[in-house]
This record gives sequence, C-alpha cells and structure tokens, in this order.
Amino acid sequence: MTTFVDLAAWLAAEPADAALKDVVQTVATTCAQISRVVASGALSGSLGAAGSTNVQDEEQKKLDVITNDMLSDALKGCAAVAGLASEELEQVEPTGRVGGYLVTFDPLDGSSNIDVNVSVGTIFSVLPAPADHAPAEADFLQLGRNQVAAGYAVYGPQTMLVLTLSGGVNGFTLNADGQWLLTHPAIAIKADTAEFAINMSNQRHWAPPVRRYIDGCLQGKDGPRGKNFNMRWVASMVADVHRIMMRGGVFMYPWDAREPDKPGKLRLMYEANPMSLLVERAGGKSTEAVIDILDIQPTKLHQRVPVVLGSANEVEVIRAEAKAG
Ligand code: P6P
Repeated sequence: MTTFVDLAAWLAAEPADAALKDVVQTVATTCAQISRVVASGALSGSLGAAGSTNVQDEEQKKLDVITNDMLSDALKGCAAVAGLASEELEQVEPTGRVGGYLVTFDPLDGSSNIDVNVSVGTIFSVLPAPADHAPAEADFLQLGRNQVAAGYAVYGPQTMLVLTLSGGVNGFTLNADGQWLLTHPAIAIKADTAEFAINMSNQRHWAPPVRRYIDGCLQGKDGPRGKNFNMRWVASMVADVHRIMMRGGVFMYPWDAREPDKPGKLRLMYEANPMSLLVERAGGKSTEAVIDILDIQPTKLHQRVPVVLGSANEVEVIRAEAKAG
C-alpha cells in the first residue's frame, strides 16, 4: 500500500517563510472546498449565469461569483495577506494589514465549461507586499519574476493542486477526506513535443508568424517539421496547461485581428504570470511571442497578454517565427 505525504507535511519541510506557507495552505484549503461546490453542480443550484458581468465585460457564471467570494473571504482571514486582486473584482482589495503578501487569482478559470461538465480550475499568484504601507494597485504591478509562489487547482476527473514555492513544481491529489496528497513530485515538462493547443477557429485572424508555425505543424511528416502533430483545445487554460505539465506540448493564445487593440485574451497578473512561473520552474518556456512573460513590466491590473508556453524547444521554434516577423 503506497503512503503519500500530505500538503501540511510537505509544506513543513519546504524551505520557505512560515507566513508564505500559511497563504498557500489557505488557498489550498479553499480550493478543496471549491472542488466540492463545483462537483455538486446542478444539485446545489450553482450552475448557470449569475445575471451580472465582470470588469472584463464577461458574463459571470454563478460559480465565478461563489468561488470569488470563497477565496476573497479566506484570504481576508489569513494574517499574512495584505491585499488581494481577482479577475472578478475591478479594484484590488487591501485587507487592512501591512506587510506579508499579495495574492492575485482567477477563482474559476474556464467557467464557460462549467455548465457542460468540462474541467475548470483556480489559478493563484503570490507576490511580496510592501513592508511599510497598505497596498494599492501599483504595489501589485510587479514583474512575474517577483512571484514567491504560484499554483493552480484543476477540478477534473481528479482534483489536483500543482504549485511552486521555493523550488520545483509539485502536484497533489485531493482524497475523499479532503487531504492534498503528494502524487506528482518534481514535475518536469518534456523539452520536445508533437502536440499543440490553440483555438483553430481563429486561424484567419492570426498574425503571419502564428499561421506559418501552425501550417508547418499541419503539414505533418512530409512538411518542414518532419513529424505529425496532434491538437488539443479544452478552452480551460488550467486543463490545457495541466496536460502540458503531464505530457508536454505547447499552449498558444496569440494576438489576433478580431480585436486588434487587445494584445491577447489571457490576463497577465492572474493567468499568464502564475502559469509562466510554474512552466519555467518545470523546465518549460513561456513568452508573449519574443520576450519571456515573466519579464513583462505590468502597467494595469487586468492587462491582457499573448501567451505561448510549454515544451522549451517547441516554444523556441515559435519564438523564432515571431522574430522573423
Ligand atoms: P476561447 C477561459 O475563458 C479562458 O480565459 C482560458 O481558460 C482559455 O484558455 C481561453 O479563455 C479559451 O478561450 O476563445 O477558446 O473560448
């Protein structure tokens, strides 16, 4: 009978600040609770539209609002948290404390899938808070490389928590008793892949480098890549990124001409940055096309960014196309 280390024991052995561990444990405990709410679906009346829109001007699902409130309330109760920011909240929310950490999160990523029972997830990022004043929005606008922890929970056939603090990337599986058990230590992304994830329905709107790259993949073994490619698109970033963590691949949400003033669809502070930290710590790469996402200086809380992340060697193939223009 295999015995697994639980999250509390794993955190105790992790060489990180005790207050940071409290933040991570708070998020993990809340994600376990969110897993139960998500799993109850129609039984708890939590499916369907909330009848409201968020700051992104996106229709909110009931579960967007429910999960946002669960995480906000839990983090406000954590002594190490000075402020929080959410995809679902227009402004940052100071907790009244000074010092410790800032947490940004997407409480339920991929929620358009929730009503059709496809995997969704929670994404979170932890940044150092200012030591001498209550945090304002400007204090959140730190480089992704400043993150001191990041992770996601994926609510799928298994509920898993994948996170990084001071070192590598580790995966925990939620058991029936609500414990997170270490099932995937030291996750490493394969450097090469033959699998890409992109929403192909946008193909006619992509910039030439993306079209050249995807065309090359679609030509298969008789084309410039000399091998056949597979395609996946779950339309839940958490699910697509988790697949890449488990078996390699590249995930792409590039700029497209549908709304040319928008750099991309995904948000930097609570989607691209935490996922990029996880991917880089697992040996992969993450870029907006040319520069690494973790090196982007944020200018707005809800700013969007193009995303290309995953298997290091494949990301470099795409980056070379972008540099060629
Ligand atoms: P599309 C979910 O709404 C999300 O923000 C990501 O989780 C996902 O990768 C993307 O949007 C899906 O976008 O345009 O394919 O529906």
